Amino acid sequence: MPNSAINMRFMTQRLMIAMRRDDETVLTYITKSGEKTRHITLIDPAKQAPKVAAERALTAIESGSSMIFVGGSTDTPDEIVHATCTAIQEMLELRIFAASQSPDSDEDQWKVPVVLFPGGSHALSPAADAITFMMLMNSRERRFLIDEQLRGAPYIDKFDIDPLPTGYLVCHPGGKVGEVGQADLIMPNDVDLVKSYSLTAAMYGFKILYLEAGSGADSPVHEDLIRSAKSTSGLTLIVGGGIRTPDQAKLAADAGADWIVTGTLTEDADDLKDLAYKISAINFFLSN
Ligand code: 1GP
Repeated sequence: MPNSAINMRFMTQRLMIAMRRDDETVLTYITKSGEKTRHITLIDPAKQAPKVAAERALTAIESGSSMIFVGGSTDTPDEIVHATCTAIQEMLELRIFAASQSPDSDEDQWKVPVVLFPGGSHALSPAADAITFMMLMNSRERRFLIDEQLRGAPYIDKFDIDPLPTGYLVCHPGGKVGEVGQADLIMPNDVDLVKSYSLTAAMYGFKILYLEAGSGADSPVHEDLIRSAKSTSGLTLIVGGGIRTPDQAKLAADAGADWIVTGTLTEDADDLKDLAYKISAINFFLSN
């Protein structure tokens, strides 16, 4: 379906979603300080049917995730991304309504942003609340520095989804995103380089810096790199790639990550019960 058709069809739905969080923008929600390290569950729309994605997202939120990212694979068409965002938003609306009818339930628990984490300008949906509008800062390719952004910006503007100004840095081992994005990988001892990148990101006015080790990485972003990036003020730090265990999440949090992302953990879970167990364990460690 062309973007314009998606736009028309879901205009009403978009208004409903926007009213859900009228007191706070997604950017404010993400960047507010004084919070403990929070957890993001990344759902790759290419990896399961939209209904299953929505069930996984709800389980993740119930287990302590504070945000859902939708994205990952580089070649997922708009339609799949949109169907996934829509399914998640519809289930969240149902949960909010159900919670509002019960004195014992907290409807705010379900007011969690659904944010696009795109592999390029193609994977967009007006059913999302926001998008990480990223520059892959250590790419050698003009395409990932500015061209994809030029293509996507008019649609983001038309869809009226919040762009989240984000510097994206791919660190060793980098995985597929490092290869496709033609990144000069940041090595574990490149602390000065990360400091320069983080200063540059702040000077460009980016509000978020995302340190990525690559989905499925056998080792997460090194703590020294997180510590170095954290020493630059004015940036909210997201760290993802290769985080599987509570200990790994805790190491990243202690080094200064404001947000931890896990994706493969969700895909590898045996079922929703196993997923709840794994995400709860991570969130327990992040809270203590
Ligand atoms: C998102 O790439 C991460 O930044 C997700 O990585 O799939 O290894 O959790 P995992």
